[in-house]
Amino acid sequence: MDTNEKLDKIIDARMRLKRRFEEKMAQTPSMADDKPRGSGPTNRHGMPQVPVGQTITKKWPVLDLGYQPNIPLDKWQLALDGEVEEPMRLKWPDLMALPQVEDISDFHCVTTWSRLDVPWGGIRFMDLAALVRPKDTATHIMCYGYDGYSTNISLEEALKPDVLLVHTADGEPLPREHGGPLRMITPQLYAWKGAKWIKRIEFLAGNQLGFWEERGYSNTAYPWRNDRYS
Ligand SMILES: Nc1nc2c(c(=O)[nH]1)N[C@H]1C(S)=C(S)[C@@H](COP(=O)(O)O)O[C@H]1N2
Ligand SMILES: [Mo]
Repeated sequence: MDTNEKLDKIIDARMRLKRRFEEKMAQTPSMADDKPRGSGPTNRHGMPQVPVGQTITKKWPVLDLGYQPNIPLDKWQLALDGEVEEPMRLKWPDLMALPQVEDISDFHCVTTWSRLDVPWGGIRFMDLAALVRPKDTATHIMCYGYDGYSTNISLEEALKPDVLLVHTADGEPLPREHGGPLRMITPQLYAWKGAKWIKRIEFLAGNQLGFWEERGYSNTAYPWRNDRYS
């Protein structure tokens, strides 16, 4: 396949994803709730900036399973597999060759702290998805960390333009304790949905529960609904 053909496939995959999930995405609570709970001015999606039960922190607390893996960039890999047309394994230079984006978004932890206006640098999940081309059967993803962590997200949430795989935070390489070299962020869901030290994204035909979701955390994790536990 030549480069143009590859590019055409990616563009086509992106359009199909958009068509398939646009409506569902617009109807997700973090975009469409008519009674979102929280306080402060509205964020860019019309939700109160500080979700119900959250307190703003300037510091960035660290939460993990008691182990912070150390992955040198030359050993680092990200697998994309499951319900996709073209499973892939990206090395660090492959990742860097993808479109790089910057965004500023909020980080809401289920343990009731929020960090507002964090400047991020990374790659859109949407762009990775278009690269591997999810089958029509794909509805969710499971993200796995190098530490054994896992978390599930529906595709209508994961495909939002602010869902990034970030290697940069606050203008610096993402610190190891926060999931460097690469982690996911999900600004419209509680932060446990963003796997640190991400190593695999599995596309699923149906929902499955991740590490915390199996242990009583909410499957859906909507901050403006106080949707913490199931
Ligand atoms: N791989 C991995 N990712 C993870 C976790 C983890 O333990 N391992 N904890 C989650 C939880 S509960 C939260 S609140 C955020 C915390 O991110 P931070 O430590 O950068 O604040 O990461 C999430 N992602
Ligand atoms: Mo958390």
